Amino acid sequence: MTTTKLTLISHPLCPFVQRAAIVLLEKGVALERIDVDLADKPDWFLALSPTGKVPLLKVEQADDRDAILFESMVICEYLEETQGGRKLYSEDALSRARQRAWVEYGTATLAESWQFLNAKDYTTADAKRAAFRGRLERLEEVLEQGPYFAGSTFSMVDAVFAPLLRYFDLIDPTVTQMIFQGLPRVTRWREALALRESVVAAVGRDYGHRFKQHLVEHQALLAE
Ligand SMILES: N[C@@H](CCC(=O)N[C@@H](CS)C(=O)NCC(=O)O)C(=O)O
Repeated sequence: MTTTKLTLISHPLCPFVQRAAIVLLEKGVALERIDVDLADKPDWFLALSPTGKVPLLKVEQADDRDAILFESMVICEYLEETQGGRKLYSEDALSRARQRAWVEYGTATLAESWQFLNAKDYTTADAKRAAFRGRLERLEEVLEQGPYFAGSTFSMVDAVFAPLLRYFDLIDPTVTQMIFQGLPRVTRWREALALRESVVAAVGRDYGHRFKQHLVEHQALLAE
């Protein structure tokens, strides 16, 4: 375990940032968080971020030279390997590999959900809703007794899915109900994640307002 000072370079709405924030909170790690305006990226941020994206994790080194990590899952895996507290991957290699596969699935599912949420026309919205629902149906088949992906233990898969499932607490409840109906395990999972302390604390109090504002600014159908 390290006691290195960590800084998470963030954006208040970014679901990838939330992954790292959830992992840090699960592990009880104190950190500084700096938000960046992605619509007007500062030069210092562009100099640090090879992709121009958040999250970045600044790791203060003993020799005073900061290391910068980019890519949310790389950051999460570094935190898993270096920080104490609860382990978010299984000790068993096969279970761990399976968890990593579902993390990948989570990234693709996030993309489907984001495209649905931001759809500006009904053709796109219907297609993306169907694709997202298809992914949830597959999850319904693999979820077991819950409440989390791997049963009673909160894991990295939960940290990846929580930010995307949170969106559906913020939109028109009739739309959410239509998407999640007939999926009792996924619904129970979504409810359990929404109550998890780390998931709640991974975003600011104004997150819901900011997200709705985002939908309005992007003229999404769901903003209406
Ligand atoms: N694969 C990256 C994706 C990160 C990402 O897309 N971040 C978005 C915010 S949610 C971003 O920084 N976008 C700025 C841009 O693309 O210019 C990760 O997992 O960290």
